[in-house]
Amino acid sequence: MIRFVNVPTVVILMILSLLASPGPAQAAYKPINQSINGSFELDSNHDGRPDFWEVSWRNGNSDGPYASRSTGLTPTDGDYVYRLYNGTGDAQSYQFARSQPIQIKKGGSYRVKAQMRYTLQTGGVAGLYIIHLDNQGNEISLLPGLYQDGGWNWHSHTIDVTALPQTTAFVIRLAVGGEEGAYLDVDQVQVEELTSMEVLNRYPTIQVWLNFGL
Ligand SMILES: [Ca+2]
Ligand SMILES: [Ca+2]
Repeated sequence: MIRFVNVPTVVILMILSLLASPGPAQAAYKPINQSINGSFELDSNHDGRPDFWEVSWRNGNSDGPYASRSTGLTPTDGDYVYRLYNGTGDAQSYQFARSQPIQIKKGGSYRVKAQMRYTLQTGGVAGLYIIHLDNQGNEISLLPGLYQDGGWNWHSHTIDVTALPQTTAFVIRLAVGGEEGAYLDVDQVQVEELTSMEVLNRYPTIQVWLNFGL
């Protein structure tokens, strides 16, 4: 049966139909609850290394490598960055630092973001790695983000990662090396959990059908 509708109703329907056009799926993320000191502002035991990120080491034979919570270095947030330096005398040396385990939900999907500053024009590499741990603490998978030629500017890097069936935690590992005297500054490391995939404007579509009984 054909029903007559007045002009304003038609106009409203047209507008709502435009609004209701199916859009692309959009991922919705929210920060995890666990505090990871990702801006490196906290150093409760005053050892020069940021809480939650105190494990660091160097592979190679260079002189003077370090990982240090440092101030006065134009951070992107707060007063501190985490600076890694691979030293001199051995271009193939790498300096590493890593987080404590970050607990994750079984099968969950996550987005890891970090602000990273580096130059690395002569073969050096900055690394942001997501390592999967099983419930025994074994490293079962590693997802690398590798960067170079950064012009000593801050860059926002993002890695999306989904837990394997055995994954119970992630560790975030930082690295710099591959050329002599390589620096990496890191700030604002954030971990967000994927909460839903939403199709844009689906809700207005439902509203149109409810409001007009079509
Ligand atoms: Ca900071
Ligand atoms: Ca500390």
